[in-house]
Amino acid sequence: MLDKQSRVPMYIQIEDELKRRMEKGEFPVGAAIPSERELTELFNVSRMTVRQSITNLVNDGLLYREKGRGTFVASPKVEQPLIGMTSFTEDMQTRGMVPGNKLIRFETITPGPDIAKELQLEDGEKVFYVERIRYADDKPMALEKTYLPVKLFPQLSQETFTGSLYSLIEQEQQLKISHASQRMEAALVKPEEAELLQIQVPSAILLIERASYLTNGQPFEVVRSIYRADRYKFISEIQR
Ligand code: 16G
Repeated sequence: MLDKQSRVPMYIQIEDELKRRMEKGEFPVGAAIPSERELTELFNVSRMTVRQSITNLVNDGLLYREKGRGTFVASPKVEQPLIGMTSFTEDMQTRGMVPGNKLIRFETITPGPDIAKELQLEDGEKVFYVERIRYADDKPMALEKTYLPVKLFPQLSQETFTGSLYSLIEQEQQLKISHASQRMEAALVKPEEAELLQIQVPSAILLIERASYLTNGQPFEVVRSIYRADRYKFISEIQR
């Protein structure tokens, strides 16, 4: 199964072999993989080598460890194309997943200068500040902190903001969403966010900031999203 003469290090060969078994369905999503001791015997290598392969697969998001229980096969990451301006609800629905929402904050605030500038607000104009945990099939995927100008959505309230923001804007308010600009960077999760996203500290996250505009050029939202790096992969097609 493994080639001891190969120049490919043993831990990489083991990683590849475990990946093959996951792909073949021998180790399905959610199933436990054999223990370190069993793998040591199976591959006839040291425990250190097995541990290195497993750690790499955990870091790549293919496996996850649960204290005292073992190591399990993770669900494949959501592949999010970086084209087209879609909503979270649409993104999950096109993948056949059920989108979920938990509103954890809804406040009317005077925004700081950065948000006010991005939303092109005059001095003293207020925004709704909304924090939502976004779920796919009941699993937390992202935490979104959204700033919306009150003047654009005067009738918005904690009670009316239950489903998709974009369908509320387009269908109920009949406004036309046009485009957005986005920035993405890597970071480490903060403890309070880790709890909401049900991940450990430290964990990697992807921070995305989106400023979105209506067809008349009016900015209507600034959103700071925290995506679980173990659940997301962003992909883009590029041309030369
Ligand atoms: C996405 C958008 C966010 C938007 C939300 C609306 C990114 C990075 N962000 O999460 O800007 O507010 O969708 O989703 O894609 P909803 O219509 O399901 O509420």
